[in-house]
Amino acid sequence: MSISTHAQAAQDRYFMMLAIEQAKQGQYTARPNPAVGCVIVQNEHIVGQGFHPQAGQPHAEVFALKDAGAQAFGATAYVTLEPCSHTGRTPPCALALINSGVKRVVIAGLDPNPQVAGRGVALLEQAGIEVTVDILTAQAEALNHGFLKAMRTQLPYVRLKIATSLDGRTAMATGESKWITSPASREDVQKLRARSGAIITGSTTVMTDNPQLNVRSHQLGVVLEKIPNPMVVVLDRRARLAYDVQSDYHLCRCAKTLYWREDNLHELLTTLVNDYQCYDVLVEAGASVAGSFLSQNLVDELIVYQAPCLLGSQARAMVDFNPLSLAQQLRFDCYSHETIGADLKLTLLPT
Ligand code: AOF
Ligand code: ZN
Repeated sequence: MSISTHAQAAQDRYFMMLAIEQAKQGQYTARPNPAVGCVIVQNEHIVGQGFHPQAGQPHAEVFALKDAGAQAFGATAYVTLEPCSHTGRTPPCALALINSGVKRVVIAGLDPNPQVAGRGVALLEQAGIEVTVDILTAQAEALNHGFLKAMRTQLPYVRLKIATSLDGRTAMATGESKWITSPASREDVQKLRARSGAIITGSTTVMTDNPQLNVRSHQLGVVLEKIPNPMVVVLDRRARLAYDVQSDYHLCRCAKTLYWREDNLHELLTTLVNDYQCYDVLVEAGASVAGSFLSQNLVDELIVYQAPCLLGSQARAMVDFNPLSLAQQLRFDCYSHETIGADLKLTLLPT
């Protein structure tokens, strides 16, 4: 592995950025596989590009090499994830790159999948190809938080989404909550759902809001049918949604629904990774479920859509969580803030 020289580094970052743009095209459809993009560059010109569209389909490198044809010979390939070295649903990309005659491969970051984990780089180097890693690593990894975390820890990446008023309320005392945030925010939530392998909710939310919890936006830049439906997990410790009442609710019929009757959330999360290959999980539930995830430190990212309205002190608080002193508060770093329609969207990372 070599490190880029200063002059080459700027060029490497530029083409890696384009490879990341390619990868984004698979971000809603590739799961449980990671979203990966590849760009092939010959004499500073792009001669091929591709991305991984769906598990079972060829990987990004294969599409890009096909696009480049004979022009791949002597070229540099930019890939957002270490090329695979194993035969899974498809043959190893490292071999496809070697056979194409590329002379250099630039990789954003290594693939933590134990079947790969450095072996892709080793194969390329053994074949005499110059390999550079760690270009725009954080940007490339941001596309695959779930896959990367699951491969490293056997736990999924958990996003907790909460829609609130300015005074942090999520519903009136009666439970009335439709709608606090704007249509634009609700449309934005579709992007969170579309990148999730599973959506976790609570039986109370199902019974009071009767949500569908499916992906139904036509504004995601991909044909809706190509987005796999996230599995729906209903936390139902008291078996309130026993079999005979399940059909009373709207929960998407086309998605697999799991009724979780235990109360061990950590065990649920490892089950989602190991048994269902759900690596990105979205929690859309009420204050009590939100409080459980937060107080057990199971949240990787808190996303708050805050509408510019006040619902008053009788309205429901956003999280059931009662620290006894200021020292027990939960704190976050603000990763990003933006306005969506009339609302403010905050993406927060636990400190
Ligand atoms: C790459 N390029 O575009 C992707 C990679 O079952 P398979 O054959 O599709 O292999 C899936 C694994 O391959 C996945 O878990 C990850 O380690 C890697 N994904 N690798 O070289 C790609 N999507
Ligand atoms: Zn591959």
